[in-house]
Amino acid sequence: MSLVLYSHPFSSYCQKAIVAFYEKDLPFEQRRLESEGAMAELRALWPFGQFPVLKDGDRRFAEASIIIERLDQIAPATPLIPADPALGLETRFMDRVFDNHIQSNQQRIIYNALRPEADRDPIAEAEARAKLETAYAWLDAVMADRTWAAGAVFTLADCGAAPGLLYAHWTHAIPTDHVHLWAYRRRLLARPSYARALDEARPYRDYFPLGAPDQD
Ligand SMILES: N[C@@H](CCC(=O)N[C@@H](CS)C(=O)NCC(=O)O)C(=O)O
Repeated sequence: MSLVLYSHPFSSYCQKAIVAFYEKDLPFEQRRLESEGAMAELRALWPFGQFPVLKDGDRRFAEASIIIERLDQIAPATPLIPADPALGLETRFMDRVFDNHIQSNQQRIIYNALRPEADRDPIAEAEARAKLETAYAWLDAVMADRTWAAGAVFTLADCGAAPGLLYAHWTHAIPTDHVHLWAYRRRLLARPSYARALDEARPYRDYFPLGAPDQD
């Protein structure tokens, strides 16, 4: 089987997919987007040019959550989407929370910072920061009695939460009194699959537009 992941180690959505490969101990080839020709290949597979994209034989899978669903089909012994209907639904719900309320707002702030100063939108940035604060407070309450995002087992939702909360805090600090969210973020960073992805991304920390803090 040939599994090629078009990705970059510093990208949060790529880390989300890479964590799933590591959780499953599933071999794959990383086609790193800084390599000659890789970006053109990616665009031929997925014209939006967003990453990660998985080339699975002659099939193409885009969107990190869908890539992870595909990995569950390939390696079902270590499911990241629980078969139990209620737990599976909670997993998908929490995955949406981390994509739509953490990663999307964090990305909005970063993309705004990447624009020339005259083109930046301070109102949109303030809105994204306020939404992150709402998400932090909500997650702090939810994580008070959970080890992982959906409960007791590590799932798809945690694959995205790990890079999501890493970069969200770098972008807009998580308040120190959100102790449950902080404890969860520490558990994620210590999870061997994510610790490995985090280490692989260390050489690229200069890429962080707001300046990567000297932590994590
Ligand atoms: N909805 C996509 C989002 C992927 C995404 O936003 N990837 C970023 C890198 S972390 C990207 O491609 N940025 C470049 C762009 O949007 O053109 C997913 O879940 O995989």
